[in-house]
Amino acid sequence: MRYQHILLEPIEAGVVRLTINRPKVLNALNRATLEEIDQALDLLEANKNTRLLLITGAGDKAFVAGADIEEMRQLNSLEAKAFSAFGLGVLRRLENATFPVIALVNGFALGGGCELAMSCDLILASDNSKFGQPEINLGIPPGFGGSQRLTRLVGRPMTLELLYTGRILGAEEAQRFGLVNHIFPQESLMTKGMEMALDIVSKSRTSLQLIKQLVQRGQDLPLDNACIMESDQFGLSFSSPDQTEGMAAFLEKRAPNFN
Ligand code: CO8
Repeated sequence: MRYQHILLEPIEAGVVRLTINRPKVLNALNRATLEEIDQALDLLEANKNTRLLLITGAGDKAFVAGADIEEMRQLNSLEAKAFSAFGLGVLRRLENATFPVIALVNGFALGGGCELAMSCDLILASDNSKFGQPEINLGIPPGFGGSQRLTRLVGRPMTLELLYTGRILGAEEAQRFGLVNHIFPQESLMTKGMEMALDIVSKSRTSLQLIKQLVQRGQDLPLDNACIMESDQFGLSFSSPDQTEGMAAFLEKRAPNFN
């Protein structure tokens, strides 16, 4: 598959890196880029060897500086709604992916870029990264889920402050608010991301899938229903070879060997 706006590279052990590759416009998301991400997800989901996806931006300045303002400014209302719906669908696919997804935020993650990062399971950030939803300054509200995902991640008062003011957070502040898992020097972000990716893919694949489903789907369910879902998944895991191997390995005092 040939892409114009992204790079899709298998790294090792089923870890794949997707790079948004429009550095001249700070990796802004136009429709074509979102379509390529969508196509890449088709490919990754169809490939049984996909174990984990890393998402980052090309260059050392930006992860993604938002949706492409030049392209967006020309949209009418219905087209803007359609663009928003398409973007929301692509980001939702990351949350529902059958493999873990890690954002390596290597600079600006603004507007659609912050929304893209928030759709990933974990956010590892470089020390020069910046997060925010500055749409208010363009006379629009967020359109790729920012008003909803930010509320779930950092709570309502901080979300409203960030959306009302468009204030940009540095990496440390973003971490304090619970948006960022870890901060690394820019030059070691990729290595650290890969270290974490390899650690995760060494674990039970079945359990990773069950955990992702439980956390992503459970958070929007009433607690009782979410706990029933956990119970069901827990029970289901007892028919997996990984449960047999994991428990045997513990009792035999050796490292588990998950397939
Ligand atoms: N879209 C298009 N082009 C962009 C974008 C963008 N989001 N961000 C930067 N660029 C371009 C600049 O226009 C510039 O191009 P050129 O060299 O041709 O002039 C180039 O990238 C470099 O940018 P700057 O010169 O501005 O670099 P600075 O270091 O001075 O500033 C900033 C960096 C602070 C990141 C600045 O570029 C900026 O503020 N960018 C816009 C950030 C923003 O507002 N993002 C939110 C966009 S709206 C959005 O994401 C909504 C998502 C939901 C959409 C729903 C569909 C309807």
